Amino acid sequence: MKFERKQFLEDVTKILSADFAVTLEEAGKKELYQAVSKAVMTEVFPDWQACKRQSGKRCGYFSAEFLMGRAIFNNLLSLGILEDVREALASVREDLNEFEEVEDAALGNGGLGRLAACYLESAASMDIPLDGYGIRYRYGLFRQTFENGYQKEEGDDWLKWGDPWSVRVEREAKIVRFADMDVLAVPYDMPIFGYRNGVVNTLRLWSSEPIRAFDFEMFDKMKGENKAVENFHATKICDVLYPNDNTMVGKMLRLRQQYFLVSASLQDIVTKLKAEGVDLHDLPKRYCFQLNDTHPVLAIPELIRILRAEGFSFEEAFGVAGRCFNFTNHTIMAEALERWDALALSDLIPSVYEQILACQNRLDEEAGGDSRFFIIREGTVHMANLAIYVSSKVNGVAEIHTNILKRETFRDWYERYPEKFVNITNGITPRRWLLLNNPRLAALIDGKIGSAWHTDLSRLSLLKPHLGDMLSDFKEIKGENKARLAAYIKEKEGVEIPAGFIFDVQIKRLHEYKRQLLNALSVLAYYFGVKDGTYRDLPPTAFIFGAKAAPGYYMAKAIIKFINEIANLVNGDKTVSDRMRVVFVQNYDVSYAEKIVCAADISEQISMAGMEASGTGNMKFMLNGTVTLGTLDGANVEICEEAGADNNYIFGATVDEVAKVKHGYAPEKLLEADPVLKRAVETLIDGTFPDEKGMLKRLYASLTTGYEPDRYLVLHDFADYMRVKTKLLYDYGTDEFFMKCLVNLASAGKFSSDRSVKDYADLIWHI
Ligand code: 26Q
Repeated sequence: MKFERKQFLEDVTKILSADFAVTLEEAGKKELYQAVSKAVMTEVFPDWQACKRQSGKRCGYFSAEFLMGRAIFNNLLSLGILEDVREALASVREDLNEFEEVEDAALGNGGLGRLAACYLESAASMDIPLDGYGIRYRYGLFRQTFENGYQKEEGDDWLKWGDPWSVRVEREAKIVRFADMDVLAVPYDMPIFGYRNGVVNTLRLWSSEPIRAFDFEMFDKMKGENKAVENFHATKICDVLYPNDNTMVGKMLRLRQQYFLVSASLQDIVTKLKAEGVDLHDLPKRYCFQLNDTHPVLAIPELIRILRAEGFSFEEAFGVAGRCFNFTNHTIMAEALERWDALALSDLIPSVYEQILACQNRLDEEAGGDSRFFIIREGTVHMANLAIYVSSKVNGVAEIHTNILKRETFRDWYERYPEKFVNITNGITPRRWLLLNNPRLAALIDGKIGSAWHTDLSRLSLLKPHLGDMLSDFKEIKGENKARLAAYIKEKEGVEIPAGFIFDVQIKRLHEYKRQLLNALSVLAYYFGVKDGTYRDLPPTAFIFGAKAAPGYYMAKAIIKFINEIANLVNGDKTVSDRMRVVFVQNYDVSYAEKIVCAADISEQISMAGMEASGTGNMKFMLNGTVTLGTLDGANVEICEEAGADNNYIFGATVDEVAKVKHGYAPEKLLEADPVLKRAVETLIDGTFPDEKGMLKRLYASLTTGYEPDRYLVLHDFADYMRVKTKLLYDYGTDEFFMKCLVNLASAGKFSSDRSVKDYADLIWHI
């Protein structure tokens, strides 16, 4: 986009007067934010319109989550006007950085939602016609605070600053029909800008509204009964994002959300094609759909339903659906695979359930009654099975994950349909996760190899001959990023991290399989070790955590409380203050991640092997020149392949070992044999920490008793973790260590989401 400062400031001034009746001098922060954003939107409208009208094949990315983060800086960067706008505002004594207060669009939980956001950005940048379809939740992922160390949740009013980056397209509203009511779906379109290439794709988010605005006269006539109830329910559908990550909750409202999303999206696409005069038998030539996990899988029977209403036979409709749909799995945990009660589903959307039944019958015939293949069983609809049966391609998100899907999770399906299964290793966009969050490091790289890496990350390998020359600048830049983060943490969390400390970071959703508890126990071991002299000379380290726990996930919340208690103990003990600090940052989100990732020295990726499908945080740290302390799980395996295991710090049981260890596993014996481990674990029950609610006791019990004590092998991996982590802490600071960081940076090319979306386009979408 070409930029004219004078014109831009005039546009901003006009919008301020028309929308807010203020001058540029009078405008407040929020008004200015709205006006600046709108001025840009007006300017890009022609490009957007042109892209929307293109006639080639497109892909729809159907996802219950899009974790977009803050739009303004990224959009200005993509349009190539970030610095122009900064200077234009500076010329009228305004500071672009003031917009750091704008709320994140947190319409997602974690990895799966953020991946969708990276893919949209990359597809636009690679000129791939990919559009997102999702839900415009009124409240995104909850805001987190800590009170007395316990997590508290508050509603996330992400629209507080308005939503100038969306356009409400009321004329394209659709009606979604449930057995008990009809709901209006109104689309809000967000432009997705390609990086400096003029491409503008679309994220279309649907908002639910009553079909008739609340009508008091009608209300009165009907004695308030039905219509009022319908209005009430309609607005509720999009009220809030379910805050669960990797756990299934079988809530009817969630089922409504999912049907609302896919029905509105498919009606929208089919209506447009029909208006163009396209024969719907040719739908697969014009569209394909990527199902982001099981959440949008109702799209399959919904499309079949729509086509049958258009006069297709079931076989015809099934054939079209089979060529349109593809399915990505993001987790092997059985509890995260969506399943619905068949009765509930058939009550709510009977005509859709009918198509599921027809699919089941077709499968029965095809599989000759082999009971391993089912969609509905014992009154439950298994959405993953439906997705695999109908889709052309099924993909996992890292090599190891896809292999586990083939060998275990979906073994029978893989045997029957081996050609369906492919791997597409996840990626991240290097624009947000290096250019935007770490501009000085990006500039250092530009200086060595030019800027072509911005859209071809494999070119980072060209840095390899220059790494030695980059050392001192790299250290300086990392030091500055750390100082900035430390100042921010001081302000937000009230914890001081002295200069020169190692930043050891674990940021991700809180889940037992991710093993924040293992990290916490190591912190305690270092603490007692510093005090008793074992680690008298421990390299000064700040242990930094960030994570939200699902509000109903008891163990996850107990782990947060435990870590906050450890932070209190350590930070309150003057005798260790030159060696350690511990901080659990509040309300970890995309914007916090941007600040943390560029400032980390250690990237903790310590899930039990076999549990983390891929991980994408691991890639963000690598791209910013950070070594991984991790298990051979998810994409860590490929990170080691690319950068060398000797440039990272790998520990713990492998997938094969996990299976063996679990036979006859006796965690109490491990406790008795290792006094360091025992000392750390017993703080959960020995009164070290106040435990008003019995949470820590239950954490202890989960490690030592019950049906499957220490399910995620925290105690088993502890000793090896301590060994490798300690080596890492003592390696820190030498030139050799910083070279490892740089080798990681230079080896991160594979993990660009540009590569991922091109893989999808070639192997799956054929566009
Ligand atoms: C399901 C049913 C009911 C309620 C919630 C859910 C639900 C919601 C979110 C289930 C799963 C999720 C999210 C899963 C997720 O984020 N998985 C992560 O996906 C990343 C991108 O592929 C991977 O990198 C991570 O390894 C994986 O954990």
